[in-house]
Amino acid sequence: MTDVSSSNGSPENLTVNHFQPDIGPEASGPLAGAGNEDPRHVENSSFSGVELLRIDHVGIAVPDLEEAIRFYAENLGLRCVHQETNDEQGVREAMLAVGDGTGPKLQLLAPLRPDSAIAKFLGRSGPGLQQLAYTVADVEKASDALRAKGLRLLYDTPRRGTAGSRINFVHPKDAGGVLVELVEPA
Ligand code: V0V
Repeated sequence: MTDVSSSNGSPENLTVNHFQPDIGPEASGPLAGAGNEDPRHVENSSFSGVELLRIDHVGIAVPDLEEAIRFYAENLGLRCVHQETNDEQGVREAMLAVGDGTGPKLQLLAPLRPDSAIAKFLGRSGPGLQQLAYTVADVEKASDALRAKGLRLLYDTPRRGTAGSRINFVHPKDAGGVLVELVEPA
C-alpha cells in the first residue's frame, strides 16, 4: 500500500472523498441508516475494529510555541504539562491540561522547518485547529479497520508520536475535512 503522507506521497493526486454528509434514510455507505428509521442510528457493529476510546487531544498550529503557551496560560489558565521536539514530524509541541487534566488535552504545534506539515498548514490557513486526535488501544488494528472501510491512512505503519505514543492519521479529504489522528499511548 502506498504511503500517502505529504513527505512520501502525492497529495495532489488524492481525489477520492469517502465522507458522506448525507445520512438520511436513503443514504448509502458507512454513515447510512442501515435500515433503521432514525437516520442518526448507526449500528455499533459496523464500527467493530476501529474502537475509538476517547478524544485524546485537539491540535492547534501556532507559529511560535512559547508565545502560544503564554497566551493560553494568561488568558485561559491552561498549564503546560509536557513539551518535546518530534524531528520526524517537523514539530515542536506542547501539551496543555484543561481543568483537572484527566480529559482531552490541547496540543500546540509549531513548525521546525518550512517543509513540515505544520508550516504548510500555517502558510495555507494561518494559526488554528489542525487536527483532532482519538485514543485507541491498538493503532494498527484501528488503522486496518478504517482502511477496510476505504479511508486512506497516511502511513503504512504507525510512527512515533507524543511521549512515545504510536500514531497514524486519516487523510482530511476522507474525514470530512478534518485531519484525524489515531493515538495509541505508550
Ligand atoms: C491539508 N488539508 C487539510 C489539512 N491539511 N484539511 C484539514 N486539516 C488539515 N490539517 C487539505 C488542504 O487544504 C487541501 O485541500 C488538501 O487537504 C490537500 O492538501 P495538501 O496540499 O496535500 O496538504 P499538505 O501537503 O499540507 O498535506 C496534508 C497532510 C499533511 C494531511 C497529508 O498535513 C500530513 O501529512 N499530516 C500528518 C502529519 C502531521 O500533521 N504532523 C504534524 C502534527 P484542498 O485545497 O485540496 O481542498 S505531529 C503530531 O500530531 C504528533 C507528534 C502527535 O500528536 O503525537
